[in-house]
Amino acid sequence: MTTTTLITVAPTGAESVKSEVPALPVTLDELVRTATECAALGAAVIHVHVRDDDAEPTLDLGRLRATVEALRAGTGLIVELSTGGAVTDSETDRLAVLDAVPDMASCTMGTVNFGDDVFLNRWEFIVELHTRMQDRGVVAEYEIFDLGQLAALQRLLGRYGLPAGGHVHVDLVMGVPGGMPGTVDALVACRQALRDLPAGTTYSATGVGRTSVPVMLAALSGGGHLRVGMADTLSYAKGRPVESNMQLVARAVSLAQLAQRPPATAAQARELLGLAA
Ligand code: KMH
Repeated sequence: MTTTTLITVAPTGAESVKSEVPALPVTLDELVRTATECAALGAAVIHVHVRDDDAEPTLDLGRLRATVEALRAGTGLIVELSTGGAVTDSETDRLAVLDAVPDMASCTMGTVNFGDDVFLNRWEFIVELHTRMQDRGVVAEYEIFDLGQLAALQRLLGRYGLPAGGHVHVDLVMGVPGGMPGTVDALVACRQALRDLPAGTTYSATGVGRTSVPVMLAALSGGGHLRVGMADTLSYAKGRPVESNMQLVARAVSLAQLAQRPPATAAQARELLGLAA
């Protein structure tokens, strides 16, 4: 029985433009302040994309290292770096993200159309990312944009073994134009497919854009965990732009409490994800 809810905040992403979304945290100070406030509300994990001095997405290793260090020093959050980056990032740069030695990193399980772009994740690249994470003790979060990517994950684990820490955790990223829709039916289909993965596999769900609330409700009633944040959602309700990441985390926390699955503490989250204390 799932008694708590793991809440991940994804505060920035690589897609939104700061000049259009002023509340987006893009500097290190903004990010640490956001992280601290989201942790106080009940978030346990932060999924991080960093920006450069022009607020453009970057995988600059110096910035990634400084970000991991600052988040560790300033918060008790589990720090997960995105290896997805932006659709324009090279495989070499995406692999090098692991050199910043985060607690966790994302590993997307296949190629997907991504709006007008393509988010490319070749099999050989996925294998390289997975095995490097195993070697370095970086815990994986497998990002799933479409149902078939769960079959790819089953194949990956069968051939190359469990991730660092031994626990399998996936994040269903739903509602990306080109990927699976953010619907109850799609979530249930994924939940069925999760049964083919190792016993104890857990999942979070993220509903992009207007699918945010239905996906949260479906995930909570289906034993899943939640990822929220301005990386995925910029509209709080029809005609009401999101004011801050804290507003989205607060809503996730109140829904989790309503579902009688309060937010996991940092210690509970570490245990759930197979991270060393
Ligand atoms: N920005 C997307 C192209 C991840 O963080 O690993 C990829 C993404 C997934 O956001």
